[in-house]
Amino acid sequence: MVRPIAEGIVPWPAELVERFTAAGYWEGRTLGHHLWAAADERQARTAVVDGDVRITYADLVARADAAASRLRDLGVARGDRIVVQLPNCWEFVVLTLACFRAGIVPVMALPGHRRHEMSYFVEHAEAVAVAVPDVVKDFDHQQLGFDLTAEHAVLEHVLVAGEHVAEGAVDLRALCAPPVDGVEAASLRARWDAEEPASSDVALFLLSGGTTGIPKLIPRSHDDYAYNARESNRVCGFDATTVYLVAIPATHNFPLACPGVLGTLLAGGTVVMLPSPSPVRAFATIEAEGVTHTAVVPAVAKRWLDEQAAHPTDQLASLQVLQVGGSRLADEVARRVPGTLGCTLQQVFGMAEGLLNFTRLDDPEEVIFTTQGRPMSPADEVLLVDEHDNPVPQGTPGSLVTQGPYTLRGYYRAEEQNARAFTADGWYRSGDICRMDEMGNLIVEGRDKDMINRGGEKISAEEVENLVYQLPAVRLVAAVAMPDDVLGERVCVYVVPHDGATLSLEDVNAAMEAAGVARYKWPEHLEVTDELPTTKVGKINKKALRNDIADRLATGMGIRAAI
Ligand code: OOB
Repeated sequence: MVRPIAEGIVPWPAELVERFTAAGYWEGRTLGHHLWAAADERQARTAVVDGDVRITYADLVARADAAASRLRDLGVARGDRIVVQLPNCWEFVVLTLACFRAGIVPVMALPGHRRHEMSYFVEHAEAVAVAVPDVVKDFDHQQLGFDLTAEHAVLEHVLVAGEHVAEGAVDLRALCAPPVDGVEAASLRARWDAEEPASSDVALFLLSGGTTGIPKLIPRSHDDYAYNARESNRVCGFDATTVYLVAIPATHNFPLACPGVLGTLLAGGTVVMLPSPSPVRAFATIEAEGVTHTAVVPAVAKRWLDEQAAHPTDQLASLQVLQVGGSRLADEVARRVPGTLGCTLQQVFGMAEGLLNFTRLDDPEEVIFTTQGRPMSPADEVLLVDEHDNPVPQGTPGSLVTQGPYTLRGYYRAEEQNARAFTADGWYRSGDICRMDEMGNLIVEGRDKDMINRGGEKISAEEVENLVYQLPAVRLVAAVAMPDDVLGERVCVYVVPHDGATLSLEDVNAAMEAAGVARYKWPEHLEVTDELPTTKVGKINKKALRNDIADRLATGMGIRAAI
Protein backbone atom coordinates (compact mmCIF):
# COMPACT_ATOMS: atom_id res chain seq x y z
CA MET A 1 0.00 0.00 0.00
CA VAL A 2 1.30 3.44 -0.93
CA ARG A 3 1.64 5.68 2.11
CA PRO A 4 0.20 9.21 1.93
CA ILE A 5 2.59 12.05 1.14
CA ALA A 6 1.64 14.18 4.11
CA GLU A 7 3.60 12.12 6.62
CA GLY A 8 6.91 13.05 4.99
CA ILE A 9 6.28 16.77 4.58
CA VAL A 10 7.54 19.54 6.84
CA PRO A 11 4.54 21.91 7.06
CA TRP A 12 4.72 25.68 6.72
CA PRO A 13 4.40 27.46 10.07
CA ALA A 14 0.78 28.63 10.51
CA GLU A 15 1.90 32.22 10.92
CA LEU A 16 3.59 32.20 7.48
CA VAL A 17 0.61 30.51 5.83
CA GLU A 18 -1.53 33.31 7.15
CA ARG A 19 0.91 36.00 6.06
CA PHE A 20 1.39 34.64 2.52
CA THR A 21 -2.35 34.16 2.08
CA ALA A 22 -3.26 37.58 3.43
CA ALA A 23 -0.70 39.23 1.14
CA GLY A 24 -2.19 37.41 -1.86
CA TYR A 25 0.97 35.44 -2.67
CA TRP A 26 -0.97 32.26 -2.08
CA GLU A 27 -4.33 32.35 -3.79
CA GLY A 28 -5.78 29.17 -2.36
CA ARG A 29 -6.30 27.58 -5.78
CA THR A 30 -4.49 24.80 -7.62
CA LEU A 31 -2.22 25.02 -10.64
CA GLY A 32 -5.00 23.26 -12.53
CA HIS A 33 -7.46 26.00 -11.63
CA HIS A 34 -5.13 28.77 -12.80
CA LEU A 35 -4.08 26.98 -15.99
CA TRP A 36 -7.64 26.10 -17.00
CA ALA A 37 -8.72 29.68 -16.35
CA ALA A 38 -5.90 30.92 -18.60
CA ALA A 39 -6.88 28.39 -21.28
CA ASP A 40 -10.49 29.58 -21.21
CA GLU A 41 -9.33 33.02 -22.27
CA ARG A 42 -7.22 31.73 -25.17
CA GLN A 43 -9.12 28.77 -26.65
CA ALA A 44 -7.92 28.62 -30.27
CA ARG A 45 -4.50 30.13 -29.66
CA THR A 46 -1.54 27.75 -29.88
CA ALA A 47 -0.42 26.61 -26.44
CA VAL A 48 2.21 24.01 -27.29
CA VAL A 49 4.36 23.34 -30.36
CA ASP A 50 6.46 20.19 -30.73
CA GLY A 51 7.79 19.68 -34.26
CA ASP A 52 4.73 19.27 -36.46
CA VAL A 53 2.38 18.95 -33.51
CA ARG A 54 0.51 22.12 -32.57
CA ILE A 55 -1.92 22.05 -29.67
CA THR A 56 -4.38 24.85 -28.94
CA TYR A 57 -5.34 25.87 -25.42
CA ALA A 58 -8.78 24.31 -25.79
CA ASP A 59 -7.23 21.07 -27.02
CA LEU A 60 -4.53 21.08 -24.34
CA VAL A 61 -6.91 21.23 -21.39
CA ALA A 62 -9.36 18.79 -23.01
CA ARG A 63 -6.52 16.31 -23.53
CA ALA A 64 -5.31 16.83 -19.96
CA ASP A 65 -8.82 16.25 -18.54
CA ALA A 66 -9.07 13.08 -20.62
CA ALA A 67 -5.61 11.92 -19.55
CA ALA A 68 -6.51 12.53 -15.89
CA SER A 69 -9.55 10.25 -16.31
CA ARG A 70 -7.54 7.58 -18.09
CA LEU A 71 -4.96 7.65 -15.30
CA ARG A 72 -7.77 7.13 -12.80
CA ASP A 73 -9.06 4.23 -14.88
CA LEU A 74 -5.60 2.66 -14.57
CA GLY A 75 -5.97 2.92 -10.82
CA VAL A 76 -3.71 5.93 -10.24
CA ALA A 77 -5.32 7.71 -7.30
CA ARG A 78 -5.15 11.23 -5.96
CA GLY A 79 -1.87 11.63 -4.05
CA ASP A 80 -0.15 8.80 -5.98
CA ARG A 81 3.27 9.52 -7.46
CA ILE A 82 4.55 9.13 -11.04
CA VAL A 83 8.26 9.40 -11.79
CA VAL A 84 8.37 11.48 -14.98
CA GLN A 85 11.46 11.18 -17.15
CA LEU A 86 10.33 12.55 -20.48
CA PRO A 87 12.30 14.53 -23.03
CA ASN A 88 10.94 17.90 -24.15
CA CYS A 89 7.77 16.79 -25.92
CA TRP A 90 4.07 17.68 -25.98
CA GLU A 91 3.16 14.54 -24.01
CA PHE A 92 5.15 15.91 -21.09
CA VAL A 93 2.96 19.02 -20.97
CA VAL A 94 -0.33 17.12 -21.22
CA LEU A 95 0.72 14.57 -18.60
CA THR A 96 1.96 17.22 -16.17
CA LEU A 97 -1.29 19.18 -16.46
CA ALA A 98 -3.32 15.98 -16.05
CA CYS A 99 -1.41 15.24 -12.85
CA PHE A 100 -2.03 18.72 -11.44
CA ARG A 101 -5.69 18.42 -12.29
CA ALA A 102 -6.19 15.04 -10.63
CA GLY A 103 -3.87 15.59 -7.66
CA ILE A 104 -1.42 12.97 -8.95
CA VAL A 105 2.11 14.00 -8.07
CA PRO A 106 4.86 13.90 -10.70
CA VAL A 107 8.44 13.37 -9.54
CA MET A 108 10.50 15.29 -12.09
CA ALA A 109 13.51 13.13 -13.03
CA LEU A 110 16.12 14.31 -15.54
CA PRO A 111 16.74 12.68 -18.94
CA GLY A 112 20.26 11.65 -17.92
CA HIS A 113 19.15 9.60 -14.93
CA ARG A 114 19.64 5.85 -15.12
CA ARG A 115 18.76 2.79 -13.05
CA HIS A 116 20.66 3.96 -9.95
CA GLU A 117 18.71 7.23 -9.72
CA MET A 118 15.37 6.09 -11.12
CA SER A 119 15.22 3.12 -8.80
CA TYR A 120 15.83 5.39 -5.84
CA PHE A 121 13.08 7.83 -6.90
CA VAL A 122 10.57 5.02 -7.34
CA GLU A 123 11.44 3.60 -3.96
CA HIS A 124 11.61 6.83 -2.01
CA ALA A 125 8.46 8.32 -3.55
CA GLU A 126 6.68 4.93 -3.64
CA ALA A 127 5.76 5.67 -7.23
CA VAL A 128 3.00 3.63 -8.86
CA ALA A 129 4.06 4.58 -12.40
CA VAL A 130 6.99 5.85 -14.43
CA ALA A 131 6.63 7.93 -17.61
CA VAL A 132 9.54 7.49 -20.03
CA PRO A 133 10.38 7.75 -23.74
CA ASP A 134 10.95 4.54 -25.68
CA VAL A 135 14.56 4.89 -26.80
CA VAL A 136 16.66 8.05 -26.65
CA LYS A 137 20.28 8.16 -27.81
CA ASP A 138 20.49 4.36 -27.82
CA PHE A 139 19.24 4.06 -24.27
CA ASP A 140 16.14 1.92 -23.81
CA HIS A 141 14.13 3.79 -21.20
CA GLN A 142 11.15 1.51 -21.70
CA GLN A 143 13.22 -1.53 -20.76
CA LEU A 144 14.50 0.31 -17.70
CA GLY A 145 10.86 0.95 -16.80
CA PHE A 146 10.10 -2.76 -16.99
CA ASP A 147 13.20 -3.59 -14.94
CA LEU A 148 12.02 -1.16 -12.28
CA THR A 149 8.58 -2.78 -12.09
CA ALA A 150 10.31 -6.11 -11.45
CA GLU A 151 12.34 -4.56 -8.63
CA HIS A 152 9.62 -2.51 -6.92
CA ALA A 153 6.33 -4.10 -5.95
CA VAL A 154 4.60 -0.72 -5.67
CA LEU A 155 5.38 0.23 -9.29
CA GLU A 156 2.59 -0.91 -11.58
CA HIS A 157 2.67 1.05 -14.82
CA VAL A 158 5.23 2.00 -17.44
CA LEU A 159 3.87 4.90 -19.50
CA VAL A 160 5.80 5.26 -22.75
CA ALA A 161 5.99 8.20 -25.18
CA GLY A 162 7.28 7.05 -28.55
CA GLU A 163 6.84 4.96 -31.65
CA HIS A 164 7.66 1.62 -30.08
CA VAL A 165 5.40 0.96 -27.15
CA ALA A 166 5.92 -2.62 -26.03
CA GLU A 167 3.23 -4.97 -24.83
CA GLY A 168 2.62 -4.42 -21.16
CA ALA A 169 3.40 -0.69 -21.36
CA VAL A 170 0.83 2.10 -21.55
CA ASP A 171 0.92 4.20 -24.72
CA LEU A 172 1.27 7.75 -23.47
CA ARG A 173 0.12 9.23 -26.79
CA ALA A 174 -3.14 7.32 -26.51
CA LEU A 175 -3.42 8.31 -22.85
CA CYS A 176 -3.01 11.96 -23.89
CA ALA A 177 -5.42 11.79 -26.84
CA PRO A 178 -8.34 14.25 -26.95
CA PRO A 179 -11.81 13.27 -25.74
CA VAL A 180 -14.01 11.75 -28.47
CA ASP A 181 -16.24 14.81 -28.83
CA GLY A 182 -17.38 18.05 -27.26
CA VAL A 183 -19.90 16.29 -25.07
CA GLU A 184 -17.26 14.09 -23.49
CA ALA A 185 -14.92 17.08 -23.15
CA ALA A 186 -17.57 19.01 -21.25
CA SER A 187 -18.34 16.16 -18.90
CA LEU A 188 -14.64 15.53 -18.16
CA ARG A 189 -14.18 19.21 -17.55
CA ALA A 190 -17.05 19.21 -15.06
CA ARG A 191 -15.67 16.12 -13.34
CA TRP A 192 -12.26 17.58 -12.69
CA ASP A 193 -13.55 21.06 -11.84
CA ALA A 194 -15.46 19.32 -9.06
CA GLU A 195 -12.52 17.23 -7.86
CA GLU A 196 -9.95 20.01 -7.43
CA PRO A 197 -7.20 19.00 -4.96
CA ALA A 198 -6.37 21.26 -2.00
CA SER A 199 -4.08 24.16 -2.92
CA SER A 200 -1.84 23.27 0.01
CA ASP A 201 -1.31 19.74 -1.39
CA VAL A 202 2.02 18.82 -2.94
CA ALA A 203 1.69 19.50 -6.68
CA LEU A 204 5.01 18.01 -7.73
CA PHE A 205 8.40 16.88 -6.49
CA LEU A 206 11.55 18.46 -7.89
CA LEU A 207 15.00 17.01 -7.35
CA SER A 208 17.59 18.64 -5.20
CA GLY A 209 20.91 19.56 -6.75
CA GLY A 210 22.45 17.13 -4.35
CA THR A 211 24.92 17.51 -1.54
CA THR A 212 24.29 14.22 0.24
CA GLY A 213 24.86 10.58 -0.65
CA ILE A 214 21.29 10.21 -1.85
CA PRO A 215 19.25 12.63 -3.97
CA LYS A 216 16.51 14.46 -2.09
CA LEU A 217 12.97 15.26 -3.17
CA ILE A 218 11.61 18.79 -2.94
CA PRO A 219 7.88 19.06 -2.36
CA ARG A 220 6.30 22.06 -4.11
CA SER A 221 2.70 22.89 -3.27
CA HIS A 222 0.11 24.25 -5.69
CA ASP A 223 0.07 27.52 -3.76
CA ASP A 224 3.81 28.01 -3.76
CA TYR A 225 4.50 26.82 -7.30
CA ALA A 226 1.68 28.87 -8.81
CA TYR A 227 3.18 31.91 -7.12
CA ASN A 228 6.65 30.90 -8.35
CA ALA A 229 5.45 30.91 -11.97
CA ARG A 230 3.14 33.92 -11.70
CA GLU A 231 5.65 36.19 -9.98
CA SER A 232 8.39 35.06 -12.42
CA ASN A 233 6.07 36.17 -15.23
CA ARG A 234 5.83 39.61 -13.67
CA VAL A 235 9.57 40.03 -13.27
CA CYS A 236 10.39 38.60 -16.71
CA GLY A 237 7.63 40.37 -18.62
CA PHE A 238 5.94 37.21 -19.94
CA ASP A 239 2.52 37.84 -21.48
CA ALA A 240 0.17 36.48 -24.16
CA THR A 241 2.64 37.47 -26.88
CA THR A 242 5.45 35.37 -25.37
CA VAL A 243 6.76 32.47 -27.42
CA TYR A 244 8.95 30.49 -25.05
CA LEU A 245 11.48 27.93 -26.28
CA VAL A 246 12.24 24.97 -23.98
CA ALA A 247 15.59 23.61 -25.10
CA ILE A 248 17.02 22.41 -21.77
CA PRO A 249 15.28 19.58 -19.87
CA ALA A 250 11.73 20.69 -19.11
CA THR A 251 11.60 18.69 -15.88
CA HIS A 252 14.11 21.11 -14.35
CA ASN A 253 12.68 23.98 -12.30
CA PHE A 254 14.27 26.69 -14.46
CA PRO A 255 12.51 25.88 -17.77
CA LEU A 256 9.47 24.47 -15.98
CA ALA A 257 8.36 27.44 -13.91
CA CYS A 258 10.86 30.34 -13.86
CA PRO A 259 8.69 31.41 -15.74
CA GLY A 260 9.21 28.56 -18.19
CA VAL A 261 6.46 26.28 -19.43
CA LEU A 262 4.01 26.99 -16.63
CA GLY A 263 4.56 30.75 -16.62
CA THR A 264 4.06 30.92 -20.37
CA LEU A 265 0.83 28.90 -20.22
CA LEU A 266 -0.49 31.00 -17.32
CA ALA A 267 0.23 34.12 -19.39
CA GLY A 268 -1.49 32.73 -22.48
CA GLY A 269 1.68 32.52 -24.59
CA THR A 270 3.06 29.67 -26.68
CA VAL A 271 5.49 26.98 -25.49
CA VAL A 272 7.85 25.48 -28.08
CA MET A 273 9.41 22.14 -27.10
CA LEU A 274 12.79 21.16 -28.52
CA PRO A 275 14.68 18.06 -27.36
CA SER A 276 18.16 19.64 -27.41
CA PRO A 277 19.74 23.10 -27.31
CA SER A 278 22.21 22.44 -30.14
CA PRO A 279 22.56 25.81 -31.90
CA VAL A 280 21.73 24.94 -35.50
CA ARG A 281 18.35 23.45 -34.69
CA ALA A 282 17.59 25.90 -31.90
CA PHE A 283 18.28 28.89 -34.15
CA ALA A 284 16.12 27.46 -36.94
CA THR A 285 13.30 26.88 -34.43
CA ILE A 286 13.62 30.39 -33.03
CA GLU A 287 13.16 31.74 -36.53
CA ALA A 288 10.38 29.37 -37.56
CA GLU A 289 8.28 29.94 -34.43
CA GLY A 290 9.17 33.55 -33.72
CA VAL A 291 10.56 32.65 -30.29
CA THR A 292 10.76 35.67 -27.98
CA HIS A 293 12.19 34.15 -24.77
CA THR A 294 14.27 31.16 -23.78
CA ALA A 295 16.36 29.81 -20.90
CA VAL A 296 19.78 28.19 -21.09
CA VAL A 297 22.74 27.28 -18.89
CA PRO A 298 26.03 29.19 -19.36
CA ALA A 299 27.65 26.35 -21.35
CA VAL A 300 24.81 26.53 -23.90
CA ALA A 301 24.91 30.34 -23.97
CA LYS A 302 28.59 30.09 -24.87
CA ARG A 303 27.90 27.61 -27.68
CA TRP A 304 25.20 29.88 -29.09
CA LEU A 305 27.50 32.91 -28.89
CA ASP A 306 30.33 31.06 -30.63
CA GLU A 307 28.02 29.73 -33.33
CA GLN A 308 26.51 33.15 -34.02
CA ALA A 309 29.95 34.80 -34.03
CA ALA A 310 31.35 32.20 -36.45
CA HIS A 311 28.30 31.98 -38.73
CA PRO A 312 26.17 35.10 -38.23
CA THR A 313 22.51 34.56 -39.14
CA ASP A 314 19.41 36.71 -38.82
CA GLN A 315 17.46 33.77 -37.43
CA LEU A 316 17.48 35.28 -33.95
CA ALA A 317 15.63 38.47 -34.88
CA SER A 318 12.54 37.65 -32.78
CA LEU A 319 14.51 36.78 -29.62
CA GLN A 320 13.98 39.42 -26.95
CA VAL A 321 15.36 37.85 -23.78
CA LEU A 322 17.94 35.14 -23.12
CA GLN A 323 17.74 33.89 -19.55
CA VAL A 324 20.97 32.31 -18.32
CA GLY A 325 21.28 30.44 -15.04
CA GLY A 326 22.07 27.16 -13.32
CA SER A 327 25.73 27.94 -12.83
CA ARG A 328 27.90 31.04 -12.73
CA LEU A 329 27.99 32.99 -15.99
CA ALA A 330 31.39 34.59 -16.48
CA ASP A 331 31.16 38.39 -16.75
CA GLU A 332 33.05 38.40 -20.05
CA VAL A 333 30.60 35.91 -21.59
CA ALA A 334 27.66 37.93 -20.27
CA ARG A 335 28.97 41.06 -21.99
CA ARG A 336 28.88 39.34 -25.40
CA VAL A 337 25.18 38.45 -25.28
CA PRO A 338 23.42 41.66 -26.36
CA GLY A 339 25.85 42.51 -29.17
CA THR A 340 26.18 39.01 -30.59
CA LEU A 341 22.70 37.58 -30.09
CA GLY A 342 20.83 40.88 -30.33
CA CYS A 343 18.71 40.34 -27.21
CA THR A 344 18.55 41.31 -23.55
CA LEU A 345 20.42 39.10 -21.10
CA GLN A 346 18.72 38.10 -17.89
CA GLN A 347 20.82 36.30 -15.28
CA VAL A 348 18.92 33.83 -13.12
CA PHE A 349 20.31 32.46 -9.89
CA GLY A 350 17.77 29.96 -8.70
CA MET A 351 17.32 26.66 -6.99
CA ALA A 352 14.74 23.88 -7.14
CA GLU A 353 14.28 24.45 -3.40
CA GLY A 354 12.66 27.81 -4.11
CA LEU A 355 14.41 31.18 -4.03
CA LEU A 356 14.82 32.80 -7.44
CA ASN A 357 17.00 35.80 -8.19
CA PHE A 358 16.76 37.66 -11.48
CA THR A 359 18.50 40.63 -12.96
CA ARG A 360 15.71 42.95 -14.05
CA LEU A 361 15.25 43.65 -17.75
CA ASP A 362 15.76 47.39 -17.20
CA ASP A 363 18.75 47.10 -14.86
CA PRO A 364 21.89 49.02 -15.85
CA GLU A 365 24.18 46.94 -18.07
CA GLU A 366 26.82 46.56 -15.37
CA VAL A 367 24.27 44.95 -13.05
CA ILE A 368 23.14 42.57 -15.80
CA PHE A 369 26.71 41.64 -16.75
CA THR A 370 28.27 41.29 -13.32
CA THR A 371 25.57 40.14 -10.87
CA GLN A 372 23.19 37.21 -10.57
CA GLY A 373 20.27 39.46 -9.75
CA ARG A 374 18.10 39.95 -6.70
CA PRO A 375 15.20 38.04 -5.16
CA MET A 376 12.05 37.81 -7.18
CA SER A 377 9.55 38.41 -4.41
CA PRO A 378 9.24 41.27 -1.92
CA ALA A 379 8.55 38.51 0.61
CA ASP A 380 11.82 36.66 0.00
CA GLU A 381 14.08 36.98 3.02
CA VAL A 382 17.75 36.49 2.25
CA LEU A 383 20.63 36.66 4.69
CA LEU A 384 24.34 36.15 4.09
CA VAL A 385 25.83 34.62 7.22
CA ASP A 386 29.15 33.49 8.67
CA GLU A 387 29.88 30.03 10.12
CA HIS A 388 27.97 30.93 13.31
CA ASP A 389 24.89 32.00 11.34
CA ASN A 390 25.57 35.66 12.10
CA PRO A 391 24.93 38.12 9.25
CA VAL A 392 28.12 39.34 7.56
CA PRO A 393 28.71 43.06 6.93
CA GLN A 394 27.35 44.38 3.64
CA GLY A 395 29.70 43.69 0.76
CA THR A 396 31.39 40.74 2.51
CA PRO A 397 30.89 37.21 1.20
CA GLY A 398 28.60 35.03 3.30
CA SER A 399 26.61 31.83 3.08
CA LEU A 400 23.10 32.35 1.77
CA VAL A 401 20.13 31.39 3.97
CA THR A 402 16.57 32.16 2.94
CA GLN A 403 12.87 31.77 3.58
CA GLY A 404 9.90 32.98 1.61
CA PRO A 405 6.57 32.14 0.01
CA TYR A 406 7.99 29.56 -2.41
CA THR A 407 11.01 28.17 -0.54
CA LEU A 408 10.64 24.70 0.97
CA ARG A 409 10.64 24.00 4.73
CA GLY A 410 12.11 20.51 4.44
CA TYR A 411 12.99 17.75 2.01
CA TYR A 412 10.60 14.84 1.69
CA ARG A 413 11.13 12.07 4.26
CA ALA A 414 14.64 13.28 5.10
CA GLU A 415 14.76 14.20 8.76
CA GLU A 416 18.47 13.72 9.14
CA GLN A 417 19.36 15.85 6.08
CA ASN A 418 16.80 18.47 7.09
CA ALA A 419 18.55 19.02 10.40
CA ARG A 420 21.63 20.14 8.47
CA ALA A 421 20.03 21.89 5.51
CA PHE A 422 17.83 24.26 7.54
CA THR A 423 18.48 26.69 10.36
CA ALA A 424 16.73 26.28 13.69
CA ASP A 425 14.14 28.80 12.42
CA GLY A 426 13.47 26.76 9.30
CA TRP A 427 15.43 28.91 6.83
CA TYR A 428 16.97 26.99 3.93
CA ARG A 429 20.77 26.94 3.72
CA SER A 430 21.52 27.11 -0.01
CA GLY A 431 25.24 26.52 0.51
CA ASP A 432 26.09 29.33 -1.91
CA ILE A 433 28.68 31.90 -0.93
CA CYS A 434 27.45 35.27 -2.16
CA ARG A 435 28.19 38.94 -1.87
CA MET A 436 25.48 41.60 -1.96
CA ASP A 437 25.97 44.98 -3.61
CA GLU A 438 24.39 48.20 -2.28
CA MET A 439 21.31 47.69 -4.46
CA GLY A 440 20.71 44.20 -3.08
CA ASN A 441 22.03 42.32 -6.11
CA LEU A 442 23.76 39.04 -5.37
CA ILE A 443 27.08 37.93 -6.80
CA VAL A 444 27.74 34.20 -6.47
CA GLU A 445 31.36 33.77 -5.41
CA GLY A 446 31.56 30.11 -4.51
CA ARG A 447 29.90 27.57 -2.28
CA ASP A 448 30.30 25.85 1.03
CA LYS A 449 28.34 22.78 -0.01
CA ASP A 450 30.06 19.66 -1.28
CA MET A 451 28.61 19.75 -4.76
CA ILE A 452 30.06 19.78 -8.26
CA ASN A 453 28.25 21.93 -10.84
CA ARG A 454 28.92 20.41 -14.25
CA GLY A 455 27.44 22.88 -16.71
CA GLY A 456 24.36 23.33 -14.54
CA GLU A 457 24.04 19.62 -13.72
CA LYS A 458 24.55 19.20 -10.01
CA ILE A 459 26.55 16.29 -8.66
CA SER A 460 26.90 15.39 -5.01
CA ALA A 461 30.55 14.68 -4.17
CA GLU A 462 29.40 12.34 -1.42
CA GLU A 463 27.28 10.31 -3.82
CA VAL A 464 30.24 9.86 -6.20
CA GLU A 465 32.49 8.93 -3.29
CA ASN A 466 30.03 6.31 -2.02
CA LEU A 467 29.96 4.77 -5.48
CA VAL A 468 33.74 4.76 -5.86
CA TYR A 469 34.10 3.16 -2.42
CA GLN A 470 32.33 0.10 -3.88
CA LEU A 471 35.53 -0.71 -5.79
CA PRO A 472 37.65 -3.18 -3.80
CA ALA A 473 40.90 -1.42 -4.76
CA VAL A 474 39.84 1.83 -3.08
CA ARG A 475 40.99 2.69 0.42
CA LEU A 476 40.18 6.41 0.39
CA VAL A 477 38.45 8.63 -2.15
CA ALA A 478 37.59 12.30 -2.48
CA ALA A 479 35.55 13.78 -5.34
CA VAL A 480 36.18 17.43 -6.19
CA ALA A 481 35.39 19.91 -8.95
CA MET A 482 38.08 20.55 -11.53
CA PRO A 483 37.83 23.73 -13.57
CA ASP A 484 36.72 23.41 -17.18
CA ASP A 485 36.43 26.01 -19.92
CA VAL A 486 33.26 24.61 -21.42
CA LEU A 487 31.25 23.27 -18.48
CA GLY A 488 32.72 25.34 -15.66
CA GLU A 489 33.45 22.24 -13.61
CA ARG A 490 33.89 18.51 -14.11
CA VAL A 491 34.25 15.65 -11.63
CA CYS A 492 37.75 14.71 -10.53
CA VAL A 493 38.42 11.91 -8.03
CA TYR A 494 41.49 11.48 -5.86
CA VAL A 495 41.95 7.88 -4.78
CA VAL A 496 44.31 6.23 -2.29
CA PRO A 497 44.34 2.54 -3.25
CA HIS A 498 44.86 -0.34 -0.88
CA ASP A 499 48.47 -1.58 -0.69
CA GLY A 500 49.49 -3.18 -3.94
CA ALA A 501 46.21 -2.39 -5.69
CA THR A 502 46.00 -0.40 -8.92
CA LEU A 503 43.15 1.57 -10.38
CA SER A 504 42.37 3.38 -13.64
CA LEU A 505 39.66 5.81 -14.67
CA GLU A 506 38.27 3.03 -16.87
CA ASP A 507 37.89 0.80 -13.78
CA VAL A 508 36.04 3.57 -11.95
CA ASN A 509 33.70 4.20 -14.84
CA ALA A 510 33.08 0.52 -15.49
CA ALA A 511 31.81 0.39 -11.90
CA MET A 512 29.67 3.48 -12.50
CA GLU A 513 28.19 1.89 -15.57
CA ALA A 514 27.55 -1.41 -13.80
CA ALA A 515 25.77 0.45 -11.00
CA GLY A 516 23.56 2.22 -13.59
CA VAL A 517 24.70 5.71 -12.61
CA ALA A 518 23.82 8.74 -14.77
CA ARG A 519 26.73 9.46 -17.06
CA TYR A 520 27.09 13.12 -16.10
CA LYS A 521 28.22 11.96 -12.64
CA TRP A 522 31.06 9.78 -13.94
CA PRO A 523 34.49 11.09 -12.95
CA GLU A 524 36.41 12.54 -15.88
CA HIS A 525 39.77 12.57 -14.19
CA LEU A 526 41.46 10.28 -11.67
CA GLU A 527 44.43 11.07 -9.49
CA VAL A 528 45.94 8.09 -7.71
CA THR A 529 47.90 9.20 -4.67
CA ASP A 530 49.50 7.85 -1.48
CA GLU A 531 47.63 10.09 0.88
CA LEU A 532 45.01 12.79 1.02
CA PRO A 533 45.61 16.14 2.71
CA THR A 534 43.59 16.71 5.88
CA THR A 535 42.36 19.76 7.75
CA LYS A 536 43.19 20.57 11.36
CA VAL A 537 40.17 18.57 12.51
CA GLY A 538 41.22 15.56 10.45
CA LYS A 539 38.73 15.89 7.58
CA ILE A 540 39.88 15.49 3.97
CA ASN A 541 40.98 18.93 2.81
CA LYS A 542 38.98 19.36 -0.37
CA LYS A 543 40.07 22.92 -0.85
CA ALA A 544 43.68 21.75 -1.13
CA LEU A 545 42.61 19.09 -3.62
CA ARG A 546 40.65 21.60 -5.72
CA ASN A 547 43.67 23.89 -5.77
CA ASP A 548 45.93 20.97 -6.62
CA ILE A 549 43.91 19.88 -9.63
CA ALA A 550 43.45 23.47 -10.80
CA ASP A 551 47.23 24.04 -10.61
CA ARG A 552 47.94 20.81 -12.41
CA LEU A 553 45.59 21.72 -15.22
CA ALA A 554 46.95 25.25 -15.46
CA THR A 555 50.57 24.16 -15.65
CA GLY A 556 49.92 20.94 -17.55
CA MET A 557 52.02 19.06 -15.00
CA GLY A 558 52.37 15.36 -15.63
CA ILE A 559 53.21 14.51 -12.04
CA ARG A 560 51.12 15.61 -9.13
CA ALA A 561 52.70 18.35 -7.06
CA ALA A 562 53.20 17.78 -3.37
CA ILE A 563 50.12 18.98 -1.58
C1 OOB B 1 18.98 25.82 -10.63
O1 OOB B 1 18.48 24.97 -9.70
P1 OOB B 1 19.22 23.68 -9.09
O2 OOB B 1 18.36 23.21 -7.99
O3 OOB B 1 19.58 22.73 -10.19
O4 OOB B 1 20.61 24.19 -8.52
C2 OOB B 1 20.67 25.22 -7.56
C3 OOB B 1 22.11 25.65 -7.36
C4 OOB B 1 22.27 26.92 -6.56
O5 OOB B 1 22.20 26.70 -5.17
C5 OOB B 1 23.63 27.36 -7.02
O6 OOB B 1 24.62 26.62 -6.38
C6 OOB B 1 23.64 27.01 -8.47
O7 OOB B 1 22.71 25.94 -8.61
N1 OOB B 1 23.22 28.11 -9.35
C7 OOB B 1 24.01 29.16 -9.71
C8 OOB B 1 23.24 29.96 -10.57
N2 OOB B 1 22.01 29.38 -10.70
C9 OOB B 1 22.04 28.26 -9.94
N3 OOB B 1 25.27 29.49 -9.37
C10 OOB B 1 25.77 30.63 -9.91
N4 OOB B 1 25.10 31.43 -10.75
C11 OOB B 1 23.82 31.15 -11.10
N5 OOB B 1 23.15 31.97 -11.93
O8 OOB B 1 20.12 25.74 -11.05
C12 OOB B 1 18.03 26.87 -11.10
C13 OOB B 1 16.71 26.84 -10.70
C14 OOB B 1 15.85 27.81 -11.14
C15 OOB B 1 16.29 28.82 -11.97
C16 OOB B 1 17.61 28.85 -12.38
C17 OOB B 1 18.49 27.87 -11.93
